[in-house]
Amino acid sequence: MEATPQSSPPAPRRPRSWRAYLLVEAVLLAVLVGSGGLASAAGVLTAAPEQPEGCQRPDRTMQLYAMELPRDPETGQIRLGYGTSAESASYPGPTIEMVEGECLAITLHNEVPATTLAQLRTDPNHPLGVSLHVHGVKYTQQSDGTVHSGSFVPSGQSRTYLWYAQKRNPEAGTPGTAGYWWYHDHVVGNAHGTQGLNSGLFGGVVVRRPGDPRPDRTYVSVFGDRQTINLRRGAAADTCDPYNPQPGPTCLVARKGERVEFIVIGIGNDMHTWHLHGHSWADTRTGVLTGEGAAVDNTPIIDNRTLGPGDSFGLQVIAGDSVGPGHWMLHCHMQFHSDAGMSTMLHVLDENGQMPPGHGHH
Ligand SMILES: [Cu+2]
Repeated sequence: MEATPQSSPPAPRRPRSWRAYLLVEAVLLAVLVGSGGLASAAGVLTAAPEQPEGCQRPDRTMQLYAMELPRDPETGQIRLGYGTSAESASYPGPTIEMVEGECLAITLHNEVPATTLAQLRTDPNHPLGVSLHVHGVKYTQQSDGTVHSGSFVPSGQSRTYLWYAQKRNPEAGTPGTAGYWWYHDHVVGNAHGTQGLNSGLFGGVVVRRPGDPRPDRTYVSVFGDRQTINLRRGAAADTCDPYNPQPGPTCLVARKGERVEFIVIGIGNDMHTWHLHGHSWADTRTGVLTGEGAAVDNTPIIDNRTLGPGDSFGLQVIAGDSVGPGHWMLHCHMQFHSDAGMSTMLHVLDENGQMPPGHGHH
């Protein structure tokens, strides 16, 4: 064991910044004489977030833009969105897919004007910014996306967040991070990002294990207050052109036989249930049921699942399997919610991409 001078307590372990990785490595060749050398060299150079353990350097990088979008046509509320480019920002934002073991660096560019953020602020002393906070995967304080940790982005600036999809390790007792999660702002308006959520700064995350079934399409279904699906309800929740449906946040469409994945997220203050007509799924991590015997018999098959604020789950179904094409309702089964417009459709086309005659318009 190394001797430590009494006058200076051992420095806390400080992982290296990945951005400074190459520079630090060069410096280390010259200065690394003991375990303390690593900490002091990194301490000077750290500018990007510290890494979660197991995440030495990013396997992949991506850019994310926070943008102001046109106001809600029904309510006039401010709308914000994330996008992989400034032009593609939407609510929900892009689905971010990871595989267990992967380390992802996401650089968030806040292009929302400070004047807009000021309108959403409920406390005049609250800082103006946007952040990225994620559920399920691992991150350090510097990637928490909160005000108290200073991990948010003022207007016109950028910041890199590091997410680590920790692997399952039965020996160490770590359950892994595979699952259906979500990301969202945590600073717009107040310390909980309530106005960021209300304005559209959220999106889905899926962490897969190697070998998981891959979907043909993924849709994100965010159930929120005012009986909204992705902040919309009624006709605004389903804007499919019946003759040329284009998949998107307000048009859920698939061909018969396609594997369709849903990422379901609860925001706001209300409880909901997520119900899809004509399709059912296994109540497992993926919604898919494999294997034999008791594990199969003991797994419920469901077509309706309870969703509370902050919850997320996912599932995969084969579109139209044994039930055929048609306009399949997708709605909250709390009756006063569906009656108020918390309802949309999964439009299942035939194998040729057509809605067969006789199915009418919804
Ligand atoms: Cu509901």
